[in-house]
Amino acid sequence: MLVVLSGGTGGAKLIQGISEEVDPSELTIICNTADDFVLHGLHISPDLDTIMYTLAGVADGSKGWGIQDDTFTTLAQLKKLGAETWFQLGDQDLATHIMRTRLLREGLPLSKITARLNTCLGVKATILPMTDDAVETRVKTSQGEISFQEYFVKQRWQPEVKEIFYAGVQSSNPSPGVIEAIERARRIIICPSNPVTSIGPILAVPGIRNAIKTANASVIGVSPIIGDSAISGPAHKLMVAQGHEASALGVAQTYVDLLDSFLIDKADEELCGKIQRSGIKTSATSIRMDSQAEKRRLAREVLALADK
Ligand code: FO1
Repeated sequence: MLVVLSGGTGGAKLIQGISEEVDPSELTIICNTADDFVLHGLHISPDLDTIMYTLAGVADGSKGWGIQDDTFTTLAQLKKLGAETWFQLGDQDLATHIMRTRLLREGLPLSKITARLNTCLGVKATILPMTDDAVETRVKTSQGEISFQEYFVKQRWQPEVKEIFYAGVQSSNPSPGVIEAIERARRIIICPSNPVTSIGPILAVPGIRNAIKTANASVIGVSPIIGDSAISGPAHKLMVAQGHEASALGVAQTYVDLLDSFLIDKADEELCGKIQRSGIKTSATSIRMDSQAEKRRLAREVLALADK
């Protein structure tokens, strides 16, 4: 059994590679839901959807979110009607949010809805939201407190960040199957997702971090940072805001109690020794995944490390 912890875009690339290397019935993805928010009255789960569309083979790989070749007719009409349109919702993507919102209103938990949507789209792997409870990443900036999507999409991660916190996480519970999947896992992979806003919330759900720590599995991480910048997005800025160093070493330190092995970019090779001194076997390779072949090659390297 293979368990993968992931956020959206960066994680989806590795997961796409992994899905070509392993039997989907053996693959469980535990996905961040602290980016979820409500817009136009609809419950949007960006990371769950990015992973679902990726495994269904319909993801828009160039944008890193949404559905390939989707149209934006509804959004254009919403704009005419005076709605806020800073968050680009495609017509087909909207169907996912309408269905999820309807089922939530009918009382179904997010985990059941996720399973249903994935089955409808032909996804064979298991995608589990980290929790069925409401947890929300909040960003304290120099201009006040905002939601993660306002910071990330509306304000294009420009405001100075003072602090990040996960509202509601202390009273949340792992969704059904999360702890069981970790306990059964032979390999656990921490994707090159944002350590603060994607993996951080998953590990903050009470019980998850400890389950990984005590699991009888090899735990392998991949850095989302090369040099002092994230491959994409604001991970480096948010790491600094949370008191971590913006580097592969800083990422390794945030997972030091969990990792057996860590993959960093070959440009950071000189950090291998330092990270290794904290007890984590570290190797340098190319961690960029700009092509299908690179996604698959990195997936193979990660899986091989887990088998060592
Ligand atoms: N990211 C953007 O940068 N701009 C968008 O307009 C946008 C729309 C969007 C719609 C649906 C969806 O599932 C994701 C979307 N994202 C968009 C991506 C997203 O919000 C972030 O990449 C994640 O939350 C970070 O993991």
